[in-house]
Amino acid sequence: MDYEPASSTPSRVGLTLETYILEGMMGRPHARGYFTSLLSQIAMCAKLITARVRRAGLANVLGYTGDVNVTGDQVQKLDQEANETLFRVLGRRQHCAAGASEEEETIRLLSESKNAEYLVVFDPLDGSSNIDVNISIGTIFGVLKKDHPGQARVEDFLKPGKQLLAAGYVIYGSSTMFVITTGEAVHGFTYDPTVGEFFLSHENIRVPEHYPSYSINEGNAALWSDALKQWSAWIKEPDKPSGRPYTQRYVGTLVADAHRTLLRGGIFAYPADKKSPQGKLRLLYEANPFAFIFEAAGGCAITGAERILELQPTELHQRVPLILGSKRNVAELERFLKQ
Ligand code: AFP
Repeated sequence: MDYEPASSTPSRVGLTLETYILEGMMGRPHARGYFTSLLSQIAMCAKLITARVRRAGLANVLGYTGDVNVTGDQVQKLDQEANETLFRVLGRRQHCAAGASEEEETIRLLSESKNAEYLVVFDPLDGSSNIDVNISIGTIFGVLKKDHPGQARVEDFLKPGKQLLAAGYVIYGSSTMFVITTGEAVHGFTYDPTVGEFFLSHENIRVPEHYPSYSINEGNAALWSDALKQWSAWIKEPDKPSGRPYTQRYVGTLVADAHRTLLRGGIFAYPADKKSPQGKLRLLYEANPFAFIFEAAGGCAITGAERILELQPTELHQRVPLILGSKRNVAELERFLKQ
Protein backbone atom coordinates (compact mmCIF):
# COMPACT_ATOMS: atom_id res chain seq x y z
CA MET A 1 0.00 0.00 0.00
CA ASP A 2 1.25 3.50 -0.82
CA TYR A 3 0.72 5.80 2.14
CA GLU A 4 1.66 8.98 0.27
CA PRO A 5 -1.49 10.74 -0.93
CA ALA A 6 -1.28 11.78 -4.59
CA SER A 7 -0.26 15.42 -4.62
CA SER A 8 -2.83 16.37 -7.27
CA THR A 9 -5.85 15.29 -5.19
CA PRO A 10 -7.18 16.58 -1.88
CA SER A 11 -7.66 12.98 -0.68
CA ARG A 12 -6.45 12.23 2.83
CA VAL A 13 -5.96 8.54 2.11
CA GLY A 14 -2.87 7.39 3.98
CA LEU A 15 -3.55 9.48 7.09
CA THR A 16 -3.16 7.48 10.30
CA LEU A 17 -6.18 6.90 12.52
CA GLU A 18 -4.34 8.63 15.36
CA THR A 19 -3.84 11.77 13.25
CA TYR A 20 -7.45 11.67 12.10
CA ILE A 21 -8.64 11.48 15.70
CA LEU A 22 -6.33 14.34 16.75
CA GLU A 23 -7.42 16.48 13.79
CA GLY A 24 -10.99 16.09 15.01
CA MET A 25 -10.00 18.13 18.06
CA MET A 26 -8.23 20.84 16.11
CA GLY A 27 -10.27 23.90 15.28
CA ARG A 28 -12.25 23.42 18.50
CA PRO A 29 -10.48 25.81 20.88
CA HIS A 30 -12.43 24.64 23.92
CA ALA A 31 -11.81 20.94 23.33
CA ARG A 32 -10.05 19.41 26.31
CA GLY A 33 -8.98 16.30 24.48
CA TYR A 34 -11.03 13.84 26.57
CA PHE A 35 -13.13 12.60 23.66
CA THR A 36 -10.02 12.39 21.46
CA SER A 37 -8.27 10.43 24.17
CA LEU A 38 -11.21 8.05 24.49
CA LEU A 39 -11.29 7.33 20.74
CA SER A 40 -7.53 6.68 20.83
CA GLN A 41 -8.10 4.17 23.61
CA ILE A 42 -10.67 2.35 21.49
CA ALA A 43 -8.22 2.30 18.57
CA MET A 44 -5.62 0.82 20.93
CA CYS A 45 -8.09 -1.92 21.89
CA ALA A 46 -8.56 -2.70 18.20
CA LYS A 47 -4.82 -3.25 17.85
CA LEU A 48 -4.63 -5.44 20.94
CA ILE A 49 -7.64 -7.53 19.93
CA THR A 50 -6.45 -7.94 16.36
CA ALA A 51 -3.10 -9.20 17.66
CA ARG A 52 -4.96 -11.83 19.68
CA VAL A 53 -7.37 -12.76 16.89
CA ARG A 54 -4.51 -13.21 14.40
CA ARG A 55 -2.76 -15.63 16.76
CA ALA A 56 -5.94 -17.41 17.82
CA GLY A 57 -5.24 -20.77 16.22
CA LEU A 58 -1.56 -20.76 17.12
CA ALA A 59 -1.98 -19.61 20.66
CA ASN A 60 -4.42 -22.41 21.39
CA VAL A 61 -7.07 -20.01 22.67
CA LEU A 62 -9.94 -21.45 20.67
CA GLY A 63 -12.73 -23.39 22.27
CA TYR A 64 -15.47 -22.84 24.75
CA THR A 65 -14.87 -22.02 28.38
CA GLY A 66 -18.12 -23.72 29.32
CA ASP A 67 -19.68 -20.48 30.56
CA VAL A 68 -22.89 -18.99 29.23
CA ASN A 69 -23.26 -15.21 28.98
CA VAL A 70 -26.29 -13.12 29.97
CA THR A 71 -27.92 -13.47 26.55
CA GLY A 72 -27.59 -17.26 26.64
CA ASP A 73 -24.64 -17.61 24.25
CA GLN A 74 -21.67 -19.81 25.00
CA VAL A 75 -18.67 -17.71 25.91
CA GLN A 76 -15.36 -18.32 24.20
CA LYS A 77 -11.96 -17.37 25.49
CA LEU A 78 -11.45 -14.76 22.82
CA ASP A 79 -14.74 -13.09 23.75
CA GLN A 80 -13.56 -12.80 27.31
CA GLU A 81 -10.17 -11.49 26.34
CA ALA A 82 -11.66 -8.87 24.04
CA ASN A 83 -14.12 -7.91 26.75
CA GLU A 84 -11.42 -7.54 29.41
CA THR A 85 -9.15 -5.64 27.01
CA LEU A 86 -11.84 -3.05 26.37
CA PHE A 87 -12.68 -2.56 30.03
CA ARG A 88 -9.02 -2.45 31.06
CA VAL A 89 -7.91 0.05 28.41
CA LEU A 90 -11.01 2.24 28.70
CA GLY A 91 -10.47 2.46 32.45
CA ARG A 92 -6.92 3.80 32.14
CA ARG A 93 -7.29 7.48 31.30
CA GLN A 94 -10.22 8.48 33.51
CA HIS A 95 -12.38 9.75 30.63
CA CYS A 96 -14.78 6.84 30.51
CA ALA A 97 -17.17 6.73 33.45
CA ALA A 98 -18.57 3.28 32.68
CA GLY A 99 -18.93 0.66 30.00
CA ALA A 100 -21.74 -1.69 29.01
CA SER A 101 -20.77 -4.88 27.24
CA GLU A 102 -22.89 -7.44 25.45
CA GLU A 103 -21.00 -10.02 27.51
CA GLU A 104 -21.97 -8.66 30.92
CA GLU A 105 -25.23 -8.44 32.76
CA THR A 106 -24.87 -4.87 33.93
CA ILE A 107 -22.58 -1.87 33.50
CA ARG A 108 -19.03 -1.71 34.89
CA LEU A 109 -18.00 1.54 36.59
CA LEU A 110 -14.59 2.65 35.34
CA SER A 111 -13.94 6.09 36.78
CA GLU A 112 -15.49 8.58 39.15
CA SER A 113 -13.19 11.39 38.00
CA LYS A 114 -15.01 14.60 37.10
CA ASN A 115 -13.35 14.24 33.69
CA ALA A 116 -15.04 10.91 33.11
CA GLU A 117 -17.85 12.26 30.94
CA TYR A 118 -18.24 9.41 28.50
CA LEU A 119 -19.92 6.03 28.40
CA VAL A 120 -19.01 3.27 25.98
CA VAL A 121 -21.27 0.44 24.79
CA PHE A 122 -19.68 -2.47 22.99
CA ASP A 123 -19.93 -5.97 21.63
CA PRO A 124 -16.33 -7.05 22.18
CA LEU A 125 -16.34 -9.95 19.72
CA ASP A 126 -19.31 -10.18 17.41
CA GLY A 127 -19.85 -13.39 15.45
CA SER A 128 -18.09 -15.56 18.00
CA SER A 129 -19.62 -18.76 16.63
CA ASN A 130 -17.45 -18.09 13.56
CA ILE A 131 -14.16 -17.97 15.47
CA ASP A 132 -13.48 -21.68 15.32
CA VAL A 133 -13.95 -21.81 11.56
CA ASN A 134 -11.71 -18.85 10.80
CA ILE A 135 -14.43 -16.58 9.41
CA SER A 136 -14.56 -12.80 9.88
CA ILE A 137 -15.51 -11.53 13.32
CA GLY A 138 -15.60 -8.00 14.72
CA THR A 139 -15.89 -5.51 17.56
CA ILE A 140 -18.72 -2.94 17.65
CA PHE A 141 -18.79 0.20 19.80
CA GLY A 142 -20.75 3.35 20.51
CA VAL A 143 -19.93 6.39 22.65
CA LEU A 144 -22.50 8.30 24.71
CA LYS A 145 -22.21 11.32 27.00
CA LYS A 146 -22.93 11.05 30.72
CA ASP A 147 -24.96 14.17 31.27
CA HIS A 148 -24.69 14.55 35.05
CA PRO A 149 -21.71 14.85 37.41
CA GLY A 150 -22.53 11.81 39.56
CA GLN A 151 -21.67 8.14 39.29
CA ALA A 152 -22.79 6.47 36.04
CA ARG A 153 -26.07 4.54 36.23
CA VAL A 154 -27.72 2.00 33.97
CA GLU A 155 -30.30 4.66 32.92
CA ASP A 156 -27.48 6.77 31.47
CA PHE A 157 -27.00 4.07 28.83
CA LEU A 158 -30.68 3.88 27.90
CA LYS A 159 -30.61 6.66 25.34
CA PRO A 160 -31.91 6.59 21.78
CA GLY A 161 -29.17 5.86 19.23
CA LYS A 162 -29.51 9.34 17.74
CA GLN A 163 -27.73 10.60 20.87
CA LEU A 164 -24.55 8.64 20.11
CA LEU A 165 -21.47 10.86 19.80
CA ALA A 166 -19.53 8.29 17.84
CA ALA A 167 -19.91 4.72 16.66
CA GLY A 168 -17.77 2.29 14.81
CA TYR A 169 -16.62 -1.24 14.37
CA VAL A 170 -13.50 -3.24 13.74
CA ILE A 171 -13.63 -6.11 11.28
CA TYR A 172 -11.05 -8.85 11.64
CA GLY A 173 -11.26 -10.07 8.06
CA SER A 174 -8.70 -10.67 5.32
CA SER A 175 -7.25 -7.49 6.80
CA THR A 176 -8.30 -5.63 9.93
CA MET A 177 -10.31 -2.49 9.32
CA PHE A 178 -11.52 0.19 11.73
CA VAL A 179 -14.62 2.08 10.58
CA ILE A 180 -15.69 5.15 12.52
CA THR A 181 -18.08 8.08 12.38
CA THR A 182 -18.97 10.92 14.68
CA GLY A 183 -22.21 11.33 12.74
CA GLU A 184 -20.86 13.11 9.69
CA ALA A 185 -18.47 11.32 7.36
CA VAL A 186 -17.79 7.60 7.75
CA HIS A 187 -14.16 6.60 7.25
CA GLY A 188 -12.44 3.23 7.08
CA PHE A 189 -8.85 2.66 8.21
CA THR A 190 -6.93 -0.48 7.24
CA TYR A 191 -4.40 -1.93 9.64
CA ASP A 192 -0.83 -2.46 8.54
CA PRO A 193 0.56 -5.03 10.97
CA THR A 194 4.14 -4.33 9.90
CA VAL A 195 3.83 -0.71 11.07
CA GLY A 196 1.26 -1.24 13.82
CA GLU A 197 -0.98 1.56 12.54
CA PHE A 198 -4.39 2.01 10.95
CA PHE A 199 -4.22 4.04 7.70
CA LEU A 200 -7.14 5.80 6.03
CA SER A 201 -8.04 3.54 3.11
CA HIS A 202 -11.79 4.17 2.63
CA GLU A 203 -12.44 7.89 2.80
CA ASN A 204 -16.00 9.15 3.15
CA ILE A 205 -17.81 5.84 2.66
CA ARG A 206 -21.24 6.23 1.03
CA VAL A 207 -23.76 3.40 0.84
CA PRO A 208 -24.91 3.02 -2.79
CA GLU A 209 -28.58 3.95 -3.35
CA HIS A 210 -29.37 0.40 -4.47
CA TYR A 211 -27.60 -2.91 -5.05
CA PRO A 212 -29.14 -6.24 -6.09
CA SER A 213 -28.01 -8.20 -3.04
CA TYR A 214 -29.63 -9.37 0.20
CA SER A 215 -28.34 -10.81 3.44
CA ILE A 216 -30.71 -12.73 5.71
CA ASN A 217 -30.79 -16.10 7.46
CA GLU A 218 -33.20 -17.92 5.14
CA GLY A 219 -33.12 -20.91 7.46
CA ASN A 220 -35.67 -18.98 9.52
CA ALA A 221 -38.09 -18.54 6.58
CA ALA A 222 -40.74 -20.87 8.04
CA LEU A 223 -40.92 -18.55 11.07
CA TRP A 224 -41.38 -15.34 9.05
CA SER A 225 -44.51 -13.23 8.61
CA ASP A 226 -46.40 -13.55 5.30
CA ALA A 227 -45.17 -10.09 4.26
CA LEU A 228 -41.57 -11.13 4.71
CA LYS A 229 -42.15 -14.34 2.76
CA GLN A 230 -43.69 -12.32 -0.07
CA TRP A 231 -40.69 -9.97 -0.16
CA SER A 232 -38.35 -12.97 -0.15
CA ALA A 233 -40.19 -14.47 -3.13
CA TRP A 234 -40.24 -11.09 -4.94
CA ILE A 235 -36.46 -10.52 -4.71
CA LYS A 236 -35.94 -13.92 -6.34
CA GLU A 237 -38.29 -13.31 -9.29
CA PRO A 238 -36.32 -12.70 -12.48
CA ASP A 239 -36.87 -9.11 -13.67
CA LYS A 240 -33.98 -7.59 -15.59
CA PRO A 241 -34.91 -3.88 -15.30
CA SER A 242 -34.91 -4.04 -11.49
CA GLY A 243 -31.87 -6.30 -11.26
CA ARG A 244 -33.83 -9.24 -9.85
CA PRO A 245 -33.19 -11.94 -8.85
CA TYR A 246 -30.97 -10.44 -6.18
CA THR A 247 -27.92 -12.36 -5.10
CA GLN A 248 -27.65 -13.68 -1.54
CA ARG A 249 -24.70 -13.18 0.80
CA TYR A 250 -24.82 -14.23 4.47
CA VAL A 251 -21.89 -14.73 6.82
CA GLY A 252 -23.67 -14.86 10.18
CA THR A 253 -21.38 -12.22 11.70
CA LEU A 254 -23.23 -8.91 11.77
CA VAL A 255 -20.00 -6.95 11.40
CA ALA A 256 -19.10 -8.84 8.22
CA ASP A 257 -22.59 -8.72 6.69
CA ALA A 258 -23.05 -5.04 7.54
CA HIS A 259 -19.55 -4.12 6.35
CA ARG A 260 -20.17 -5.68 2.94
CA THR A 261 -23.55 -3.95 2.76
CA LEU A 262 -21.99 -0.60 3.72
CA LEU A 263 -19.39 -0.80 0.96
CA ARG A 264 -21.36 -2.54 -1.79
CA GLY A 265 -24.96 -1.70 -0.95
CA GLY A 266 -27.98 -4.00 -0.77
CA ILE A 267 -29.84 -5.01 2.35
CA PHE A 268 -29.14 -6.85 5.60
CA ALA A 269 -32.08 -8.01 7.69
CA TYR A 270 -32.49 -9.85 10.96
CA PRO A 271 -36.24 -9.44 11.30
CA ALA A 272 -38.63 -10.44 14.05
CA ASP A 273 -39.97 -13.96 13.59
CA LYS A 274 -42.10 -16.46 15.48
CA LYS A 275 -39.11 -17.68 17.50
CA SER A 276 -37.73 -14.19 18.24
CA PRO A 277 -40.70 -11.79 18.21
CA GLN A 278 -38.41 -8.95 19.34
CA GLY A 279 -35.70 -9.87 16.83
CA LYS A 280 -32.34 -11.37 17.78
CA LEU A 281 -29.83 -8.55 17.67
CA ARG A 282 -29.16 -6.20 20.56
CA LEU A 283 -30.30 -2.60 20.34
CA LEU A 284 -27.48 -1.01 22.36
CA TYR A 285 -24.49 -3.04 21.20
CA GLU A 286 -25.36 -3.91 17.60
CA ALA A 287 -28.35 -2.10 16.09
CA ASN A 288 -27.70 1.45 17.36
CA PRO A 289 -24.02 1.67 16.37
CA PHE A 290 -24.74 0.27 12.92
CA ALA A 291 -27.81 2.46 12.43
CA PHE A 292 -25.67 5.50 13.33
CA ILE A 293 -23.01 4.46 10.82
CA PHE A 294 -25.45 3.63 8.01
CA GLU A 295 -27.36 6.90 8.35
CA ALA A 296 -24.12 8.88 8.36
CA ALA A 297 -23.12 7.06 5.17
CA GLY A 298 -26.41 7.83 3.41
CA GLY A 299 -28.10 4.50 4.05
CA CYS A 300 -30.85 3.70 6.52
CA ALA A 301 -31.74 1.41 9.40
CA ILE A 302 -35.22 0.50 10.58
CA THR A 303 -37.04 -2.14 12.62
CA GLY A 304 -39.61 -2.52 9.85
CA ALA A 305 -41.95 -0.06 11.51
CA GLU A 306 -39.63 2.60 12.95
CA ARG A 307 -36.24 4.23 12.55
CA ILE A 308 -33.76 2.40 14.81
CA LEU A 309 -32.14 5.62 16.06
CA GLU A 310 -35.46 6.90 17.46
CA LEU A 311 -36.07 3.89 19.71
CA GLN A 312 -36.07 4.56 23.44
CA PRO A 313 -34.20 1.63 25.05
CA THR A 314 -35.79 0.18 28.16
CA GLU A 315 -33.09 -2.30 29.16
CA LEU A 316 -29.41 -2.94 28.48
CA HIS A 317 -29.81 -6.23 26.63
CA GLN A 318 -32.95 -5.34 24.68
CA ARG A 319 -33.29 -7.08 21.33
CA VAL A 320 -34.67 -5.48 18.21
CA PRO A 321 -35.50 -6.40 14.60
CA LEU A 322 -32.85 -4.84 12.35
CA ILE A 323 -33.08 -3.97 8.67
CA LEU A 324 -30.30 -1.84 7.22
CA GLY A 325 -28.69 -0.99 3.94
CA SER A 326 -29.23 1.00 0.76
CA LYS A 327 -32.17 3.37 0.89
CA ARG A 328 -34.03 1.83 -2.05
CA ASN A 329 -33.47 -1.76 -0.94
CA VAL A 330 -34.76 -0.96 2.54
CA ALA A 331 -37.75 0.92 1.08
CA GLU A 332 -38.64 -2.15 -1.02
CA LEU A 333 -38.84 -4.37 2.06
CA GLU A 334 -40.65 -1.66 4.03
CA ARG A 335 -43.31 -1.54 1.30
CA PHE A 336 -44.04 -5.25 1.78
CA LEU A 337 -44.06 -4.97 5.57
CA LYS A 338 -46.53 -2.07 5.50
CA GLN A 339 -49.01 -3.80 3.23
P1 AFP B 1 -22.67 -14.94 17.72
O1 AFP B 1 -21.76 -13.84 18.25
O2 AFP B 1 -23.26 -15.78 18.80
O3 AFP B 1 -22.02 -15.75 16.65
O4 AFP B 1 -23.94 -14.19 17.09
C1 AFP B 1 -23.73 -13.36 16.01
C2 AFP B 1 -24.93 -12.53 15.80
O5 AFP B 1 -25.32 -11.86 16.98
C3 AFP B 1 -24.71 -11.50 14.70
O6 AFP B 1 -23.38 -11.13 14.55
C4 AFP B 1 -25.24 -12.20 13.46
O7 AFP B 1 -25.73 -11.30 12.49
C5 AFP B 1 -26.34 -13.07 13.99
O8 AFP B 1 -26.01 -13.34 15.36
C6 AFP B 1 -26.47 -14.36 13.25
O9 AFP B 1 -27.52 -15.07 13.78
P2 AFP B 1 -28.03 -16.45 13.10
O10 AFP B 1 -26.94 -17.46 13.34
O11 AFP B 1 -29.29 -16.76 13.82
O12 AFP B 1 -28.25 -16.19 11.64
